[in-house]
Amino acid sequence: MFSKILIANRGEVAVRVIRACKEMGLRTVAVYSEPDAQSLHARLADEAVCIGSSHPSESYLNIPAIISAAEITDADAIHPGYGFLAENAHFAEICESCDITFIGPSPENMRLLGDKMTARKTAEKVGIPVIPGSPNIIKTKEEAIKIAKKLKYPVIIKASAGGGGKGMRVCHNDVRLVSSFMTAQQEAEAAFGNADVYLEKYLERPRHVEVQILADRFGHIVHLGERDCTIQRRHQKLIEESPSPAIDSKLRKKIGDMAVKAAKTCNYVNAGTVEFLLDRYGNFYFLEVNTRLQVEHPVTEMVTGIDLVKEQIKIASGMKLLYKQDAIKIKGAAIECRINAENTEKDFMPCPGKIDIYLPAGGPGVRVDSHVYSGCTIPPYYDSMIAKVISYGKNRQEAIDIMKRSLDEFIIEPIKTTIPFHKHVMNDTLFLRGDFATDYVERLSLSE
Ligand code: MV4
Repeated sequence: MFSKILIANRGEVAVRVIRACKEMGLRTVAVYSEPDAQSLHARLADEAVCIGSSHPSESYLNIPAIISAAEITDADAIHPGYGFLAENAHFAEICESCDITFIGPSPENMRLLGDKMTARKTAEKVGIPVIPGSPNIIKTKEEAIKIAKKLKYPVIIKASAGGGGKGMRVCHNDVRLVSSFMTAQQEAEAAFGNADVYLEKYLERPRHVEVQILADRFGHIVHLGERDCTIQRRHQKLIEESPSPAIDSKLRKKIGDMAVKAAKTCNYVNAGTVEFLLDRYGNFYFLEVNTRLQVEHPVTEMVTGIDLVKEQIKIASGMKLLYKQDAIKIKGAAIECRINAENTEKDFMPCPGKIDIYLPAGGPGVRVDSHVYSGCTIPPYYDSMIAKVISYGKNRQEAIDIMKRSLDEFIIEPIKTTIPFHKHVMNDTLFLRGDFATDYVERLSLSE
């Protein structure tokens, strides 16, 4: 086992990882940017090293500065959290070449799965259902039109280096396809340094369901059930839950087995998430694999009783997974609401600033993952998520009741947050019925 871990991240996830390390008796090193000098992750870690200025490229994406911080503090492993360098195969390689363990999948895993077209082909080859689409990268607009004709409109253009909804475009006819095809290529080149795009039939009003997997270095792989992440806005998830109200134990086994098969095919190691779209008939389709710990991982931890961060660390240190698939049981229900510093009345506009009062909810069935405290300042340079409230109950209804009570208890002043939005959803008939698709938030705003 390691003795000291550097956390190459900030905010809520850095705090989450430090907490796991402390419980495991491991020493921790925080890295922070200049505006984060007073942040909770820097305070909670045993040591803290300033790695640069506010701009992410100067600090949390600054590989030489992070490696130097690990060397001077003698850290033997780096946990990347999510975002920033978490899915950067090059960074993982540099860590290994400096004899520092990267806590996550192998660089090969990240390269293969970071290329969404290759990931899709790999899944298809082993019999995992994928959405009908182009067999390869599309080079010309003529080719795009030909394939769209076969698939029938609507179709969706996806950037192969994208993922998470970045660089996607829905098209309903040839004219739109041609113009979107060019701009999608340009955007993909600008955003990812890779212009490759491909086409898929566009599935309307699906649910977004993802399966958590854990894989050790000995090829032992298990799944930990699914999370329903359907409730999102512009590809930012807002509410996640486990189990999914749309999945019964039979479908759970099927989708779980598919996720494990996908991971096995890639020789996957560490924690990962296999994303699927689910249509209203219970058909599911492989989308992509996320090679990191996800923001919404706590709902899985609540219903399985397994600490995913501790498992990530154990796997990276070469330990065997102690769980067999049969031993993993989904018990109760968990819901996570993301509290963002955003004004929900002004199109979810970010509202950073000083927080004078922060009084989180507590009590039975409530977990709050956050780096916020009274008197702290939310800098404008990073994402606007400031806390996650996770409720856990014996069933979905109890988890909702606990979430409602928690949202009422929470006090964050004076900045605007997404709490009013969550309170509204927790009382919405369709949400209560579990009857929603990816257009849920749009429809909510329209009906007001
Ligand atoms: C799709 C899709 C419908 N049809 N692909 C979004 C995240 C990324 N991993 C893949 N995503 C989607 N891919 C096909 N063929 C719908 C989504 C999608 C979505 C699309 C538009 C607006 C919101 C969405 C929310 C979740 C998933």
